[in-house]
Amino acid sequence: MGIDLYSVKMRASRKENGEERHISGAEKIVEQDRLQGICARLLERAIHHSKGEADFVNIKVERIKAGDVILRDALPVTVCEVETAEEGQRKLRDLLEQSGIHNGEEILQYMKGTWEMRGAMLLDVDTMQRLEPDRKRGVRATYMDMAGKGDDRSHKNHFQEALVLATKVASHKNIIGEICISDDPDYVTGYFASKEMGYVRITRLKELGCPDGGRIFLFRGEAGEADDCIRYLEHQKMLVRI
Ligand code: WAQ
Ligand code: MG
Repeated sequence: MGIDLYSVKMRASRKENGEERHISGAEKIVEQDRLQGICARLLERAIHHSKGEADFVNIKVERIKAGDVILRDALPVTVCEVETAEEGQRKLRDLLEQSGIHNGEEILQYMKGTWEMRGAMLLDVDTMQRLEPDRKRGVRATYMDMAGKGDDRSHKNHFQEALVLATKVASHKNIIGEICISDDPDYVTGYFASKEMGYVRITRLKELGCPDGGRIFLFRGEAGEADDCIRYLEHQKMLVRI
């Protein structure tokens, strides 16, 4: 081994009434020969997005050591077909219940507060404390990608990127689940993911055209364990075999 890899992070936003509004973001880990192509495609994605046009794009490239990257198999995937967003939401509550989380209703209310965030909420499901150091931004899981040659189309593969993220997030011992609804107005499939349940796609969690969405990482553990969890989410480098 010993080959160098590069982490590429993209985020795009727009100023509206003096406030920076998040439009899109992405994380990749690539070898040098794919670096230019990936940057071009992420830039393309950043400026042409269904959430609107960006006026600020940040693409950050960092060399990382291949030896620091851990390899994981993706969570097993299942699909739950539902007809309506309400049925999807009910399914989410059932999955939370089956995961030993009995205040699902209350937790789902928190999804309403996620839509402007660049990252995810990190919620202690027992105390209902939010654990993000910056609540407006949230915690971003970064430094991950799918293993292998990757998918070099410019358009976003929602499913693959989400499966990578969910696999990394669920692998931490204090994360007992994740809820995700895309904030892309034209993407209504979301998921629940955990070590026990795997990655459960729910085919409709919101109405088409709705710009709301977000993520909640569900934490269970001692208060003192939150820092380690955040450090893992933000810094542990991981490639996921899909
Ligand atoms: N870390 C933490 N939170 C994130 C991250 C990240 N790396 N990326 C996005 N988020 C949060 C942020 O608040 C976004 O607004 C929200 O999640 C939604 O992000 O199987 O496309 O990238 O087909 O719009 C699910 C795929 C797609 C389901 C989810 O999310 C399927 C999606 P988006
Ligand atoms: Mg989005």
